[in-house]
Amino acid sequence: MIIKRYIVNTMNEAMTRIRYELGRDAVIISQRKIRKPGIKGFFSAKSIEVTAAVENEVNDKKENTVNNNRSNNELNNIELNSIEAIKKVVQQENENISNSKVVQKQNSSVHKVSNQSDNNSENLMSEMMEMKTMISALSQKREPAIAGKPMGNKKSDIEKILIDNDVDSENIENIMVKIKNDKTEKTDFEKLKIVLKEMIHVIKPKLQGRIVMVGPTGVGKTTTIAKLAGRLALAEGKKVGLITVDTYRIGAVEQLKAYADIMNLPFKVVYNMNDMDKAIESMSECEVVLIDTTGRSSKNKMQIAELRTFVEKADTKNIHLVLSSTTKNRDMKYIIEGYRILNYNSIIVTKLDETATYGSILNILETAKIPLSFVSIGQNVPDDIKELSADSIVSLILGEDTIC
Ligand SMILES: Nc1nc2c(ncn2[C@@H]2O[C@H](COP(=O)(O)OP(=O)(O)OP(=O)(O)O)[C@@H](O)[C@H]2O)c(=O)[nH]1
Ligand SMILES: [Mg+2]
Repeated sequence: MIIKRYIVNTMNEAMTRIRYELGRDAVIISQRKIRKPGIKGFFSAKSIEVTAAVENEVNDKKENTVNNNRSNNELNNIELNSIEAIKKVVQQENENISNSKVVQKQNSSVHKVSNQSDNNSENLMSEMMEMKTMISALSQKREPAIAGKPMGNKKSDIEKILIDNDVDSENIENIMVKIKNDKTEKTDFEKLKIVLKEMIHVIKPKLQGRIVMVGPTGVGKTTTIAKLAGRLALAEGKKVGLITVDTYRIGAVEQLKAYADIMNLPFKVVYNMNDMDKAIESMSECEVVLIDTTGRSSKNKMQIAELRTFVEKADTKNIHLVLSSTTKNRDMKYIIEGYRILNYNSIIVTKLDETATYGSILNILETAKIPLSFVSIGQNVPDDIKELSADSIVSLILGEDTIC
């Protein structure tokens, strides 16, 4: 009997190689998912290890059988002998697998690759389908925890902290590689803090001239403008003007006007490009002009393009993309990319008071590669806006600190 192991990417590849190298009478003894050794293997897709066997003698006999037109009974006997032999190998294989501490035993079963009859391809197809179902059922059973990570692969404490705080899996992988590459004597936790701090970029924006807020609907653009206006006009005594180009949403104009009235600030509504020029001109005396825009879905490229013409008219490098920390990770990525054409140069993360974990800040900054200017921590105008240092953001992400 010949027994051969194949490391392949798909069962199809295994079937082709087995049929080519061992012939049509080969049987699959076992198959299991494995990772390539080393760190590369940890991050790469799993391969399949397939063990197949073929009975030499039986092969010869079968060929003779076909040539000599033997009876069906004889053929059945030959197959039974073959199966008995294979059973032995399966038993041995099972013992080997259960002795292995590294990889869990997945399953062992005998699958005939094909028989010699005219129904060869039909049988092969049905067996492959059966095997596919079995493999998928087994892999679902084995990988319930985190996508792409086998259960046998125990999470380190560092990974657990990051997962618990909603840092996304891609960032966790990058962080783990960086920690591994740090060959200093520091503890992993100390290394983690250093890595996180390097990933978090904050800026202290100059709150002068024209400042534009852009972002999806309901993230807190208008409220953030009101908070900044309050801080600049009331606390710092600066001349502040407010402009809104949000004439789309019912009540949007009234919302900002109400703040302008309370703080006694000049206020203009912009309906078209001409209005924009005029509004900006009318506020030439103001040290700071805060410009509110319509919340748009990043998926609507037309609306974003329209917004771009207004933003370009403002002619400023002070453009803040406002994002809510409660937005799903994947949606956040689309928003960050969708708004790039507006050339925003800072990020404001809002609603930190509504979340218990702060990994989203890291996820946002890593995707955008644009620094953070402010965080918003509640609905109170003007108090609930903050500038955070990279150190305090690291503490939040690690769950050492909290907003409320
Ligand atoms: N909890 C909490 N609520 C906030 C925060 N910032 C804004 N809000 C609330 O979120 C809601 C929407 O805020 P807006 O300022 O109107 O949001 P917007 O981005 O201007 O919305 P659109 O103009 O419709 O696109 C309001 O109820 C705000 O009070 C925050 O940091 N925390
Ligand atoms: Mg608004």
